[in-house]
Amino acid sequence: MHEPTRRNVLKGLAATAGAPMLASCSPGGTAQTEVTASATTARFSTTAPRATRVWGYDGQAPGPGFRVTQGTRMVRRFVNRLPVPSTIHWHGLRIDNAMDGVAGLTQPPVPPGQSFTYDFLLRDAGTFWYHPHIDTLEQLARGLSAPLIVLETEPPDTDADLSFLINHWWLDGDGQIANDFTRNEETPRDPAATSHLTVNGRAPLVWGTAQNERLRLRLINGTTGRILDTSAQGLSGWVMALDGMPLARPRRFDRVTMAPAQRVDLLVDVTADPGEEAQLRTAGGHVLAAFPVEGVASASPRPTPGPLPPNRVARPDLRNARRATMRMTGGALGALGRAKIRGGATLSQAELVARGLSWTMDGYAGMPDTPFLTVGEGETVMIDIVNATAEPHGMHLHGHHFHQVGQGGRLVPLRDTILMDGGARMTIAFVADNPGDWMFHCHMLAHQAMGMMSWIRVGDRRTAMDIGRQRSGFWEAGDIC
Ligand SMILES: [Cu+2]
Repeated sequence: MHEPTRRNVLKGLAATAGAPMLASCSPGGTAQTEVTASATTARFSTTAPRATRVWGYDGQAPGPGFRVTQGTRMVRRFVNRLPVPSTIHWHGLRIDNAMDGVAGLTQPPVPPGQSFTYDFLLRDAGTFWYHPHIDTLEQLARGLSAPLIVLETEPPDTDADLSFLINHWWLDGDGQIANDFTRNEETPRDPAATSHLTVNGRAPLVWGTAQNERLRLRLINGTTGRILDTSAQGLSGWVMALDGMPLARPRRFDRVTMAPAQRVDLLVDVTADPGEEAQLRTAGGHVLAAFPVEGVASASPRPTPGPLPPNRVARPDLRNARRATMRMTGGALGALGRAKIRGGATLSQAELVARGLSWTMDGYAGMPDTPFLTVGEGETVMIDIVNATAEPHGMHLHGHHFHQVGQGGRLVPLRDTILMDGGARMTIAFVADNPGDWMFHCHMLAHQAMGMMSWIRVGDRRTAMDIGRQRSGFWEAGDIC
């Protein structure tokens, strides 16, 4: 089954868990690299008759990603060798709006054979990832995602720092991607298609370890629509950060629930005995990662870790907040109702469904012509989110991290994506201090493709995206114009 030696796993992990550190990277320095998207192949299942044709970054699906130190300026030339236009969205990074990678909103799509240079400062340390932001459901399901790890200038003491990018694949009998992208649905039409969860493209990922070693595990839910409930055996530790933002008070790790696109940083000590295997597994019993234990690293575990150094994020002033309500509808028949589409027409439920639109945000199905909210730069914003649907959604705001506002105005730790149950209401708050046009959408990508997307405008400056929008008229799948 597994090959429980560190040598073997290291070979396979070289580009993922231990992605090469860029030599030129240091705070205040500039790292200049390229990333190429192209068709390639991958093996996600030992039982598939042949390799799967995928789209990957730098020849791999998921891509190897990169690690870089906080404070570095990244200049990353994206070369598109795919047969379709693409972009890169750097998920969770608070960067300049023109670098956010949303086709039609912050930049024109990059055509096949052309390139676009992303240039941004990595101001926050943490666990992030990147993926296209055009036909996102299809492009991500075909393999385009990769980890983006920003290291603290003084990282915590660990024996290994591993990023675990979790993806889900539907494969047909020939081992090929089985999704029916014309329907924008999560499940394929082929009833014989099989479901595969991988970590860094492997199932399971194997990492040889020793008792009392301390591991930093950076979990990234890179699936297109799965909520992952993850727990461990033979590992004991703490949740250190959510969506790249350190917790002021780390909490004991028992199990973590991740919406699509969410990340969790764990620090765990290996408690399993030599000869045993520690595991990270889903609530369904699926083993995501196996940690065969050989020997003992030290007689006792390390002391309880202190919190990771915080990223600098402005604290919202709730007394002077600008308030808005965002209502989501759709899903089951009857819950959708009438909605506007781009261009301003109002359609009946049947007309919307006929166009492949079945979810709305703020009365719109698909990307609205105008922002759902325009706020001044530096204003505190409170959004009351009403999930008037029966299904859960993972709502992602670009360019900012936000707090959920708890009872009595308590600020829940920062996130960039939040999981809402069906029928739930919640309030989020943040300081809108990053000017530009920022998407706010569901990261269950079938929902997004079928209409669940919107955007806010911070500040009043006219940016490159206005030009891009008028020139290209190009939007995400699900937009009918
Ligand atoms: Cu959703």
